[in-house]
Amino acid sequence: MAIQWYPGHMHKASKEMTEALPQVNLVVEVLDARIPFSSSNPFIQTLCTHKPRIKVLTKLDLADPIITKQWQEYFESQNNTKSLALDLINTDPSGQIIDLINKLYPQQPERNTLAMVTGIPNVGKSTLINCLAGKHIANTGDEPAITKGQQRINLRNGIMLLDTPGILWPKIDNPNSSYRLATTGAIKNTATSYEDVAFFAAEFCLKEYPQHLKQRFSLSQLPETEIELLEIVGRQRGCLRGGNRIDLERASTIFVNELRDGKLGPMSFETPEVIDQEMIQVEILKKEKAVLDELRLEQKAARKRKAKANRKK
Ligand SMILES: Nc1nc2c(ncn2[C@@H]2O[C@H](COP(=O)(O)OP(=O)(O)OP(=O)(O)O)[C@@H](O)[C@H]2O)c(=O)[nH]1
Ligand SMILES: [Mg+2]
Repeated sequence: MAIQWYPGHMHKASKEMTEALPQVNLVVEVLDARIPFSSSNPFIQTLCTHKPRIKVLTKLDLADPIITKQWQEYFESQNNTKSLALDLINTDPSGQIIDLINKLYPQQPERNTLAMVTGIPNVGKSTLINCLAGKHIANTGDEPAITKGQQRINLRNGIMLLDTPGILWPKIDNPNSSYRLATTGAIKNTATSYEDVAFFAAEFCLKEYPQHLKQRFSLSQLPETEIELLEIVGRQRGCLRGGNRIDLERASTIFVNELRDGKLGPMSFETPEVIDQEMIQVEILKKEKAVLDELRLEQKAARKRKAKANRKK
């Protein structure tokens, strides 16, 4: 299943971001520490190449700490880029972020540094802004697309923040990335099916985090398949229909929500190494598709020529 979610307000927000860019001194790109590559919008990458950048990996508390370290090293090796991994719920990292902003873009007299806070939906942009402001300024919520328009926030310390709506991009090339985005809650639930997402997540957890599953669901032995796991979840959480059958949709919803909330334990869904391999595969598929598309166009043109010749006869 191809998951895509690019509603009109995201197109508008992308345009507004491009328009605001000339005044922006520095970009704070907010990423989900569980999916640092998949939550990185290629549009933002291209747009902001010439600006100093801080990659803030939020939801550190929900991610696998060893893998988060690998991602930080990976980002720090990029040009003009610094990275921070933060838990915005249980800690107050505002001093750390402000110091880094001032280091990357030293303050100018009589002029605020404009830092654009950007990223995909539901990664914690508004939570980060509230943390920096020290009070509730931007609305936050555990669902994507809470912020719908840009907002400037003067921190009164020489830094002005620009809060922006979360944006995705029109075509997500890597199918694994779309599933990871859906699993972590960046794609609106109505644009996906909980069952599909739960099957993806169950397969991943069985392979990469079997101990988390054993502990959460008190299992002495792991089930062999995704469906068996979801049936266990359904039975334990009372998702039953007539005839004692498992309500798979409800079991899937519960499984995905528990995973999103970190109840299964800290997890990361991708490593730099896995992404390198997947991107090679994506490029191969893209090339194959381009060849097929060209062939289809040639066949269409040949059919047209033949029809024209027949008409002339
Ligand atoms: N566990 C955990 N949750 C976080 C963290 N940062 C943000 N959240 C939660 O993530 C959810 C989304 O946060 P928001 O700040 O609304 O995200 P946003 O990026 O502004 O989202 P949009 O405006 O929809 O694009 C909220 O429920 C936050 O409480 C974190 O570091 N750890
Ligand atoms: Mg927001």
